[in-house]
Amino acid sequence: MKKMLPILLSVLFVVVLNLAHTSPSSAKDKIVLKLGHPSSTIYPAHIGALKMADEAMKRSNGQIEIQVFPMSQLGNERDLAEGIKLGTVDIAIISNMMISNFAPAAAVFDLPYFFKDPDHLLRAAMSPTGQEIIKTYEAKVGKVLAYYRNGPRSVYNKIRPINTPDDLKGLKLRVVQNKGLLATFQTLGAVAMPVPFSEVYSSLQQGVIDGAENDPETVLGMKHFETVKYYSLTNHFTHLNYVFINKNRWKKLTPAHQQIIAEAALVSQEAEAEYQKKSFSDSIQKLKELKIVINELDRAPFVAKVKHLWDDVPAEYAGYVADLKSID
Ligand code: EAX
Repeated sequence: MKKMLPILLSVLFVVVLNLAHTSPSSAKDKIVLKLGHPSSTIYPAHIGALKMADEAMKRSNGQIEIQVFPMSQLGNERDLAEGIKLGTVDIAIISNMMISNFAPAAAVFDLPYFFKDPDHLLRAAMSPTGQEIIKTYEAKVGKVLAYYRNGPRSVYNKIRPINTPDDLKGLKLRVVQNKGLLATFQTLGAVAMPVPFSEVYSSLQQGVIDGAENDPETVLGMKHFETVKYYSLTNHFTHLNYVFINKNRWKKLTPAHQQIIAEAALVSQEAEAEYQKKSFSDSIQKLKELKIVINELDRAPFVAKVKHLWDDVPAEYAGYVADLKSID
C-alpha cells in the first residue's frame, strides 16, 4: 500500500488538473479559424492578415487562433470566394474584381481610371452608395470584416515599354477573370486573356502570355519580374481586397468573440494601409534594382480611350456610377 500511495496521489493530481483545465466550461476551448489569400508574403493583405491574427489572439487571451495561408494554399481566389460562400473556408481575402463574378453591383468599383488612389476608393466604398453596393456581398458571398487598399496597378511585359495605347496592340496580356478589366484591355487594343492569379507565373514563363497588370508588390512578391523586362506606370486601376468570413461561422461565434474579431479586423485595416503606402514605393525601388525598366507615361490617351466604359455599366447601376463620381 505504501508503494501505491505516490501512484494514487499522482493519479489524483492528474484528475484534478484535468478538471481545472476543462472547467469552468467550454468557453475556454480554442477557436481556430483558417484564413486564405492568393498573394505573396510581402503583399500588404498578408501583413494585414497577420496583424488581424495577432490582435485576435491578444484580445482573446490566446483563445482565438487565426491561421494564415498565403499563396492560394487554401485554393485560388475563385475557390476562396466559393469556399466562403459554402462554408469550407472560414476567412479569406478576396479582391473586388473576383467578387464582381458573384455580386454584379461590384462592377461599379471595377472601372478603369475612376478612382484617384486607394484612399479615394475607400471613401467611395464608405459612402452610402458604396455601402449599399457592399451590402449585397453579404448575401452573395459572406460577411465583410475589413477593407484592404491596394494599387494602383500598372502593365508589365517582356516585349516593349508601354508609352501609348498603341504599344499595347497585339500584346497577350493576362487580366483578372473580370468583365470590367477584360473590357478595359480589349478597348486598349491588347489581346486580353483571363488567367487565374495562381497561374500567372507559369503562363509568363511558358510564353502563353507576354505580360500582365498588377501592383509592384505582386510583380516582386510573386516573382513575375523574373519573366518580364518592362513595368510601365499606366496606373489604370486601384482596388479593394475584402476580409470575408463565412456567415455561419460568424453566427456560431459568441457576441464577445464576434466583437474581438471585428475589432481585430478593423485594426488590421489601418495596419495594411500604412504598410501598403511604403511597400508600394519600396517594391518599385526593388524592381529597379532588379533591372526592370520602369517608365512614366502620359496617361491622358489611355483615359480617353476607356472612359466610355464608365457609361457602359448595366442601366440598373448607372445611378451608382453617378453617385460615386461625385465623391472627392
Ligand atoms: O488581389 O488576381 C489578381 O491579380 C489580384 O491582384 C490578386 O488576386 C489579389
